[in-house]
Amino acid sequence: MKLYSMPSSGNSFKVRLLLALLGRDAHIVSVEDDSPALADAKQTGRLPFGKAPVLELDDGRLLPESNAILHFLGRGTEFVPADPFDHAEMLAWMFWEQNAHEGVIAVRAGIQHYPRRRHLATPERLSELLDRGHEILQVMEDRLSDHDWLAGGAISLADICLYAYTHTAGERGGFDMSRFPGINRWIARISALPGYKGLLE
Ligand SMILES: N[C@@H](CCC(=O)N[C@@H](CS)C(=O)NCC(=O)O)C(=O)O
Repeated sequence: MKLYSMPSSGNSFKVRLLLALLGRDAHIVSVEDDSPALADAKQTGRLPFGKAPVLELDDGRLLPESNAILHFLGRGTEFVPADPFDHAEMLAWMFWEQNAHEGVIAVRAGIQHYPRRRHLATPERLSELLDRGHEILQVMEDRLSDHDWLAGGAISLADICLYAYTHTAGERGGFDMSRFPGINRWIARISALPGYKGLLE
C-alpha cells in the first residue's frame, strides 16, 4: 500500500496514526502543501478528488477521503464497534468532524500556518472562528466530561479521526483548551496508546 500524505495535515495524520496503532506499514509518499510532489500527484491522477490523503492499494485502486480510508483500514479491528448502534454513533462523529469541526478547528490553524492562505487570517475571520471553535469543542467536551471515548464504550475510529485536529487546536489554532478538561484527559489517553506516533514523527 502507498499513502499519499501531507506531513503537516491532520487529515493525513489521522491515517498515519491508525496505521501506527495497528502496527501496519504503508509506503508514505509525502505531498506537502504547495510542493512539486503535490502538483505531481495531482497531475498523474493519484489524487482523485485533488486532495490528500489518498490510499493506493497494491492493485492500483485509489481511495480518497481520510475518513473513508480509516473505515477501510479499520474494518475487523478493535477500532470499529461490532454493535450496530455504536458503529453508527462512530460514523455520526466522523461525519460531524468533516461537516462542522474540520471547517473551523483546522481552518483557523491552517489560515495562520500556510503562507498561501495567510491573507485569509483577518482579525474578523479569526475572531469568528475562535467563537465558533469554542462552541464546537464544547460539543466534544459535553461527551468527554463523563465518557472516556466518543462512541460506545471503547476507543473507535471516531476518536482517531477527531484527535487529529483537536490535539493541536490550542497550539496551532489558538483555542483556549483550558476550558475543556474532558478533552485534555482524552488527548492524554490517546497519546499514551501503545504504538502511538505524533504528527511530526
Ligand atoms: N475531506 C478530505 C479533505 C482533504 C483535504 O482538504 N486535504 C488538504 C490538506 S488538509 C489538501 O490536500 N490540500 C491540498 C490542495 O488543496 O491543494 C479528507 O478528509 O481527506
